[in-house]
Amino acid sequence: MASVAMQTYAQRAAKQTNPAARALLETIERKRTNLCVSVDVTKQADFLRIIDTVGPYICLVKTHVDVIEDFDSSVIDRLQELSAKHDFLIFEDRKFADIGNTVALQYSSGVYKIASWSHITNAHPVPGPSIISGLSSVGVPLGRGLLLLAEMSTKGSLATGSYTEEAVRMARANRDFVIGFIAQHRMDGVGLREDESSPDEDFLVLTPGVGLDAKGDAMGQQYRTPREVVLESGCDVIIVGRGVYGKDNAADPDAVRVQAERYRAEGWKAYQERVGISA
Ligand code: 5BU
Repeated sequence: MASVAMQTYAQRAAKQTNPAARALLETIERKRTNLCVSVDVTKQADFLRIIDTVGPYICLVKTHVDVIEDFDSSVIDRLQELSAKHDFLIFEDRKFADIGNTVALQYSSGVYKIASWSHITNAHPVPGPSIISGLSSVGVPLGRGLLLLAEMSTKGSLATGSYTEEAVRMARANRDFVIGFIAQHRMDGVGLREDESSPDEDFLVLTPGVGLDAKGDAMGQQYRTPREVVLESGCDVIIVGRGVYGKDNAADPDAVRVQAERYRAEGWKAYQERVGISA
């Protein structure tokens, strides 16, 4: 069998046992898009309008639900309607980072009840494996998936070297719930000790810090192109925020649509080149 990076999304979907991982790969294949749009805006009307506009071009929408100022539970109902209408999954970028008991409460309860609507969420590995036990006690019965933050896109990130390797080891020990990583590169075989043989593993790699027109922002963000991310670094999903909807939250839907189509096309072309499918 070819290395995971050379396999198609459909081939990889068939082997996934976690329901969220399988659904994401199947959606990518069905819609021919590896684009995830990150919708970081503060008004629910802007949030829902942008998602309705980009919906046809994405496999996944990424949220930071706690930045919505006028949040109420109807936002989640509308988000779920849009997810059904446009056939995409939902990823709340919550970046859990506490002890198991606390993260289980933060994931299941509070104002947002993230586990009840978000197919995928993520966690910092910094507390060690107990963060996975806490989150999986809530997420596994619901068929959810977890991504560990193995690397970050920001200048000076501390998530490098042995920290990244430990994150991959933690994921390997929790394959029922950990479906992959937020990272800047493929993680296949990372962190294996000399006496360990290379396992048959397929972790998804979702990658933020993607932009076609800028190299970064004024607050440490660093951008690479879809081609660098998908073809050169072997990542599976490109996560794009301001590159799609700009700095102006009220951006004209036509302009947002054009950018979403552009990123979708770039991401898909890079994937086709990676697996050797001619366009
Ligand atoms: P941007 O507008 O494309 O820069 O938004 C990127 C999004 O991805 C934003 O929601 C961040 O919180 C998120 N992100 C990131 O940019 N870099 C990282 O390493 C991680 C998340 Br983890």
